[in-house]
Amino acid sequence: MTQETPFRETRLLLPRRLATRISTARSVAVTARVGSVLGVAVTVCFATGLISHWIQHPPDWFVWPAHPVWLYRVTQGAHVISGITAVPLLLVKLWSVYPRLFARPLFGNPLRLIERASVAVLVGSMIFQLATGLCNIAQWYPWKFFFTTTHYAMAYVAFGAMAVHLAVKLPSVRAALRRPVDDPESVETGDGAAGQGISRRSVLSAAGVAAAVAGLATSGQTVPFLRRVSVLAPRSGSGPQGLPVNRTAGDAAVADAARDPAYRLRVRVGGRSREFALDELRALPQSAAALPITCVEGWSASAHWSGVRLRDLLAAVGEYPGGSVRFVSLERGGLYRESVLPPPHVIAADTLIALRLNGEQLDLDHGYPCRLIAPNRPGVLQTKWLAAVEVTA
Ligand SMILES: Nc1nc2c(c(=O)[nH]1)N[C@H]1C(S)=C(S)[C@@H](COP(=O)(O)O)O[C@H]1N2
Ligand SMILES: [Mo]
Repeated sequence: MTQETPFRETRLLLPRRLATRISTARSVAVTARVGSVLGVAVTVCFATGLISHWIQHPPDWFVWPAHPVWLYRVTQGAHVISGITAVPLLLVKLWSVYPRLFARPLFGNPLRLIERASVAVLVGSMIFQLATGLCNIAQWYPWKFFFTTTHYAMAYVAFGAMAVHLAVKLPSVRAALRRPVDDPESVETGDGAAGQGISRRSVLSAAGVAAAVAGLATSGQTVPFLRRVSVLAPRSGSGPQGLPVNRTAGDAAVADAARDPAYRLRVRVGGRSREFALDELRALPQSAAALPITCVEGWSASAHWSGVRLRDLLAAVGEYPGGSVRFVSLERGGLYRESVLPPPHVIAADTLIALRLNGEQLDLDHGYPCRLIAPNRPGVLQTKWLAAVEVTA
């Protein structure tokens, strides 16, 4: 700590109001406030990230309901918005303490070494999480590792490091929050003179405005009326039939197989199986549902779907024995070629094998000849260009 500077001493001799005007911006008063809001954002981000991970890789004890249909849209929207909001907050918080990060001695005694190592893990893992998350939103992968597993594993490191940091700092955070922002006695985190000329209130307002702008600029990809301000939302734009496309039929190399007149959908229920031509699917009773596509990367859009209820399709083959249903696409490879639908969604009346979207035949890029659309589920599990549907139990 470097608070014993002549600057601070002179300031303490001044009347409080005057001292306030020249209070250094780099102080625990600022760090504690920005840090508290950052802590909330990171906690929301961590919790919603876990939910998304568990839906995609469900542990035995985890059950995700089929309703309300908008729930995943809210949790994943919150994940991306809280993550983006955390970026300016983290930058301001680092700005407010960074002279301390380089304070001498750099390492010192073992206790100081441990403290500094834990701060290094915290800062490093936070930057890593926010940076990889941002790149994923932009679908830009300038690295070799697989995004989801690494982002998931590092989330525990970042959140754990934050919890430890908060536990250690709690007494000084609470003390700082109890005093006014301008408190001239707030412990300085700068090098004494640095930060003069800018008030703590301006720093806090700037941090608040930056976080709000970042949040709003992202919300557009999931909150329809904010779409026009959504400069940070790369895929809020429209695609064919008024819905964005993540992977086109061309990218997935399925166009020929999808247009082939000999196309058949293979459906297996227990020991029985049956093949359906597109006309046969059209001849089955049709149902409709308004459901969103909610991409894990944060964009979401609602649409009107119609086609065959999954439970009706299964019933046309054999009696559903319970358990999960596997969906396989026409793709030869790729990570999203298959998905597994858990029982609550299998029996839901609004889980469809969609043939139509927003009043038209399904566009090739949206999964023609047919695709899965189920309520309250990540977009990545809404398999397009279906080749087979199998009850696995
Ligand atoms: N077979 C297959 N289905 C897929 C994908 C894919 O790559 N292959 N992408 C998924 C992803 S990541 C999303 S967000 C949704 C998007 O559906 P849309 O392109 O119709 O909007 O499709 C999903 N279905
Ligand atoms: Mo997606």
